[in-house]
Amino acid sequence: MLTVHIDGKTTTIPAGGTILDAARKLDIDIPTLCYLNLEDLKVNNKAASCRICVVEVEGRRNLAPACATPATDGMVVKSNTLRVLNARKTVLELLLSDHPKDCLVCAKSGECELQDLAEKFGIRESPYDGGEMSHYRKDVSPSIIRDMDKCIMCRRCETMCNDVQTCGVLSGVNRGFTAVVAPAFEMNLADTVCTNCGQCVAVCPVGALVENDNSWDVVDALADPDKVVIVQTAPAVRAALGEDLGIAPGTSVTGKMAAALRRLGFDHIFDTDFAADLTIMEEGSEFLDRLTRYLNGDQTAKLPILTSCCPGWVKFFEHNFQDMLDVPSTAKSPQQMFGAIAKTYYADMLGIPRDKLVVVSVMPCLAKKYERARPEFSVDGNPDVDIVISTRELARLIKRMNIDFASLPDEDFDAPLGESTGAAPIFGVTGGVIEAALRTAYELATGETLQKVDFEDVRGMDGVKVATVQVGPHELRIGIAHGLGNARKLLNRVREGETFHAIEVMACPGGCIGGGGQPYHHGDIELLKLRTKVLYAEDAGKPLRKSHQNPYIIELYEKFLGKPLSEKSHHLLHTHYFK
Ligand code: HC0
Ligand code: SF4
Repeated sequence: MLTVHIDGKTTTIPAGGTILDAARKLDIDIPTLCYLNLEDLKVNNKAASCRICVVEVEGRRNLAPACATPATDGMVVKSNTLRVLNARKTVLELLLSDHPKDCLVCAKSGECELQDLAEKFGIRESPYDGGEMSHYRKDVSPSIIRDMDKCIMCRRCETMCNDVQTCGVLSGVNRGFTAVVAPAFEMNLADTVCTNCGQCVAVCPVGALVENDNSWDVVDALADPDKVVIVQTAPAVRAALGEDLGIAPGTSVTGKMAAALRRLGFDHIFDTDFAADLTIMEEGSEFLDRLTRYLNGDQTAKLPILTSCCPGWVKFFEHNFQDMLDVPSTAKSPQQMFGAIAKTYYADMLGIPRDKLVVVSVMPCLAKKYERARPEFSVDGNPDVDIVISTRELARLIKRMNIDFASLPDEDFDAPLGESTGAAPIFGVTGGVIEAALRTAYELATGETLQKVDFEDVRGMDGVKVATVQVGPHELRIGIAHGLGNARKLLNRVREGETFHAIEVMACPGGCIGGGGQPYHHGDIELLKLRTKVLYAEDAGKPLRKSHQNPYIIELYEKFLGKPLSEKSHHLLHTHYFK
């Protein structure tokens, strides 16, 4: 252990730690911009490029960046001398000299780390103004807007895209004032292998990378008297929405969210969780069918089955594992199953044509905006899901419409597409989809009641998890990965011949709770853990915890679909993949 003294306080940290680690242990606030270190998720941005965290170290002539300077035993550090404060102020002024000052209309306004620091340091004008300003075209994809005039070259997005997601889309190009982070040949994101996972957006400290905001499209739809507007909310939204609306992190806001959506004027308040239960019926049945055929020696039965509900993951395997496109489940994601059922079964119930119904999704994810726009998810040009907004956009909408969220009562979703079992909310956490599938697959395969529904072995934040689960006579080997770099590792193990029967992948670290559309986590891993707890608690509190027990799913099959994997189910609920 090393003993470190900062501003007259003393602490000890393990060898290898930095001055910043020691300061954080002492609750001494050293500002950072490029720093990003999520240890549990193996995320570490080593750029040390912004220099806002400089400190004085006794015995050294130059100021040292706290984030990148290893602590030594007995080190004496000063974090708040005049010299330090002046250096930080100069760093900020230089950053602002090449940064647009359009905070009023910036998508990041109010949540921008640069704006916060400018305020904290009382920067009222930038003495270096008048220098060269870069002018870069805006790049707009269905999910993400890149406004590179605002890039401060912190490289956090690069670390997420290259090291964590292994997508390799973003890297620094050009020099001096024209230096930006961009795809190769400065292509538009939509023309690259970008998965739309939004992890670059999740960590951008400024407004250089933001979501493509569709919240005004929702306002327009709600104001249209000729439309019936319904909404579905993804599992992970309820675990984080409150964070942007003055509610303590780790609080479930499911009931308040349903109430707020009703106050916003949606005609029916439904839940993606319903469709998560439906996904388990289809994907679980597909798995059992493949497993049975495989065990009977059918060479065409492909195992492991791969989950296919995460659109970032789907685009990732379409680009990177083209030799394995017949391996993923053909089941559509819950978002798209919901849209397909809403625009057929539910539109029929209402007695209206599909183009009179507007389906809005609230998602923790930016890739869902891209997914809804995929051509195969439309009928005669009318999409199954019309508008997708992120958790952040819903929070903005609630504030814009003057709804006092904290004082709302808890309300329920509407029937029939709003009912779900405990198997559904855990879809939002890494390991949750496979746990939900195991609960149903076990009972369908054995005809016996599963007594212990919690599959603890598939839970937790390890990047790659491998578990062995007994389902009747079968010992199943299950793989789970979250973060696309971990998915790549797991799939390479499959390519090399390692046996797995089923694999779950979620593109974002932690699963959807860490999605690119969630309230910004600002590098706080504890926040992701709190969100995880919310979803497991919601599961444990439900009277029914297996998807096949959902009475409205049973009714849907009886009245409309027939049975899982029926012709109608295949037509509406399954898809295919593209090279
Ligand atoms: Fe997810 Fe989903 S669980 S991808 O992470 O499967 O976004 O929350 O909505 O569709 O249900 C995201 C979250 C969903 C879908 C569900 C799945
Ligand atoms: Fe990379 Fe994901 Fe950002 Fe695309 S959305 S550039 S894949 S981090």
